[in-house]
Amino acid sequence: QAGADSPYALYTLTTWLLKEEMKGTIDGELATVISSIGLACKQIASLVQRASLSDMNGLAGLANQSGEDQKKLDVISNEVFSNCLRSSGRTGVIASEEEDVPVSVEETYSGNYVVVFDPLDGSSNIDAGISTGSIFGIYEPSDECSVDDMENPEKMMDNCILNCCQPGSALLCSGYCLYSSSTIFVLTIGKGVYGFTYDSMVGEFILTHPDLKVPNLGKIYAFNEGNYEGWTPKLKEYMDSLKSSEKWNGKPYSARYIGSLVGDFHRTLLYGGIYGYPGDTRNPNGKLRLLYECAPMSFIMEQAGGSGSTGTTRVLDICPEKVHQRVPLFVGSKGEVDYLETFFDKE
Ligand code: P6P
Repeated sequence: QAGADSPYALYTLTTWLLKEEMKGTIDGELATVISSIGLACKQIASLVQRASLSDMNGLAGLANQSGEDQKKLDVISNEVFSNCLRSSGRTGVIASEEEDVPVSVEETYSGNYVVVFDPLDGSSNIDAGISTGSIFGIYEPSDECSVDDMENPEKMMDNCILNCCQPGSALLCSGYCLYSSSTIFVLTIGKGVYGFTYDSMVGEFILTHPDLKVPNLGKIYAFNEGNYEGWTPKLKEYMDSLKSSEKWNGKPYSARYIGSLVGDFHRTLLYGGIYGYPGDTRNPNGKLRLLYECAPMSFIMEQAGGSGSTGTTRVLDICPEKVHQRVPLFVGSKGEVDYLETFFDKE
């Protein structure tokens, strides 16, 4: 029978969004924007899977605003994301890791949402076939986002983004898509965290992880210890404590580090533990960007019962001052982030 308990009563991302709209959790405009992001992720998943078969590996010969070499797929993924958001007709302004400045979307006829995204995070792993991902966050538009008769477009766009995206706790929705042994779309609309696994047989994201909760503790840490020398003495003390057999009754923590935020984050969300990208002597604010990496990921982790911190401040309390601003990030099990914070003087 086709009732709700029928084995065929699967939720796809689309039908789940419709249900949330019927429950009044989100409005149709926001559901349309999220659907367009789901479409972008399906396209990127296909491009990533076929990178080596279609000469899509390697560098594009350009650098992004953060001075990082852009891979061919960085540039293409950015275009895929931008085109899908543009054709949704509900996006007003976008800010991307791959764009120097925020971009206003002319084709908007309603909704006018502000979307921030990293279209292909961890792309240095692409050539080796290792996990990558897309990360996004969606904010309510503010009247400062009206882009008519702008004096100084770039300043106007910066103001728009910075006024809409502050602080991260103003996020309406955030999520990521993991391109790995399977393609998994994970999002929150402020009422828990939901994971959808891509089924290429039907071309849909199928609900497989309803109401995800991160374990309160976890014996896995994901840090790039190659940066250990440049860490503060307190952070070194913290890292050394994780490895102490004596302190943990003969069972010290395990190290797992993919070098791809979405992959390390997803494992931390499901298994527990902590991912960290601290500041160091060369990069005092670390490497990750607040707007389209740290805030969206912290929103998801908090909705799953975990934490997102700079070591001294809740990430979602930070008001961005620059679109590509970096902050240190420690995200994962609440008990693990709490333990890390005992090694820092909280602000
Ligand atoms: P490192 C990828 O470039 C990224 O932005 C994250 O996905 C990843 O966690 C981190 O940087 C890896 O940086 O310095 O350890 O190679």
